[in-house]
Amino acid sequence: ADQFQAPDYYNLDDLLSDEHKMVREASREWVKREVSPIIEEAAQKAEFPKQLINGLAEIGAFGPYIPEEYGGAGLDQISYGLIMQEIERGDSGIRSTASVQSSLVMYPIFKYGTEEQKKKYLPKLASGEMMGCFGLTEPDHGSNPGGMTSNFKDKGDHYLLNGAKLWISNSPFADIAVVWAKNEEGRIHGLIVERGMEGFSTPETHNKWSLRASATGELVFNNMKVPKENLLPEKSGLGAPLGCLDSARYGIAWGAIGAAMDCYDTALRYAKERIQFGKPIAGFQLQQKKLAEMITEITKAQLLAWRLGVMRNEGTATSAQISMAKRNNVAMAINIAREARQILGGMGITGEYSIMRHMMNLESVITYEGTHDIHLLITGADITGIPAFQ
Ligand code: TGC
Ligand code: FAD
Repeated sequence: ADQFQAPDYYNLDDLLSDEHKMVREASREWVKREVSPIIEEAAQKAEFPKQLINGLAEIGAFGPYIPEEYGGAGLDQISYGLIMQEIERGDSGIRSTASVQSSLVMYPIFKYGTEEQKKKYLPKLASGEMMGCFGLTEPDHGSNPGGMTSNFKDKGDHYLLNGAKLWISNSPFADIAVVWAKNEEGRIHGLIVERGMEGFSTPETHNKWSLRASATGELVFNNMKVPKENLLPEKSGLGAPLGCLDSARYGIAWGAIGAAMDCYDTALRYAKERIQFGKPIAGFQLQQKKLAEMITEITKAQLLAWRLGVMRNEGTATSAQISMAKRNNVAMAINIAREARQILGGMGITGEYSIMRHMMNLESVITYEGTHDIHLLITGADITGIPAFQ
């Protein structure tokens, strides 16, 4: 009875292939076995559980859709989404590590890198032997990354990189970082920087109440010498990092469903067992309203994510369509976490249950990869043709 029951109110499984279901089961089993038993303590201690890296690699969470010749799992976009869903059912911070490694480190190297860069980095990133992070956000440029001031100068045989990035997932332990900075003409380029290079440090950000099982930090470049072969040559401009965000945001649209499912499942089971006024609280209309709205919203979010996955497979999904799913599904999950927490009464605030941890994690998820507001403005710009960012 204490087994997680995956909600599937509209028989979405009928839309999945055998491979999708196999991939999902493998991820679900791994999360149950390796993540659920240790995650609460890791979050309480504010430690990223590094022992999960090998398992994440084994379930194909590092580069699910990167071709097998580069060490990736060679799966389609729906499988990628299902893996993110299952991992985030465990914890958004662990899913963050998978998102960053796959969509923000492997993806730009795969899409914008040279053959040598792909061969050098991708297989090691896929196996977890090497971990990466993604530096776009700066202290003074979050929602507006185009205003970044990190910059590099051509010094003949190398580049000289200066600047700082803030709020970087995995920076405290990453071996490499894909960093976005402007050249002397002010054009944004991606550079692969490696731990140990002179002038590079990665101080950790402490005292987070959210994503506590994920390590977050800065990237500081102080006259850092970067070898010229570390520039990603195939795409430049703000569209290059935003293209990576499209892939990560798509994964988050699925991931958030996992967190919501776990909250819903926990609240439903609790409501059926908890007796007050002589009957299970699930028998009261107020609690049924919460639970019925939860399953409705989860079902709508599943349909959005599945359809987006089909369009991602076809290569037809637009950035604005991805924004809508990221925004809707994360808001759906955080609302469900808040309602589910109430169904558990006082028990809901303890670490005995996962809901409060999900709720706090989702406060980051609703802000990173484009805030809730920014995604609304992306939809607004798309339907009116008038960008309202400035
Ligand atoms: P704008 O003028 O609209 O666009 C500049 C250029 O970029 C192109 N473009 C895109 N390309 C690919 N994918 C997208 N999603 C794109 N959106 C825009 C656009 O066509 C244009 O190309 P070109 O060739 O004409 O130059 O740019 P803007 O400066 O007005 O900004 C638009 C805005 C606000 C939507 C954008 O800056 C934005 O999305 N801001 C949010 C920033 C953000 O999401 N940061 C995330 C940082 S990474 C992170 O949070 C990781 S958390 C990871 C984890 O732990 O899971
Ligand atoms: P701001 O941009 O200062 O926004 C503050 C508020 O103003 C928000 O509510 C926003 O919606 C609103 N706002 C901003 N502009 C407008 C506008 N035009 N119209 C209306 N409202 C507006 N970044 C990375 O590069 N790599 C990472 O790995 C990474 N990991 C992260 C991990 C965590 C735990 C967190 C919290 C963040 C992470 N980020 C990362 C950064 C994240 O992407 C930014 O926090 C996010 O883009 C918002 O930027 P900001 O925090 O500077 O907020």
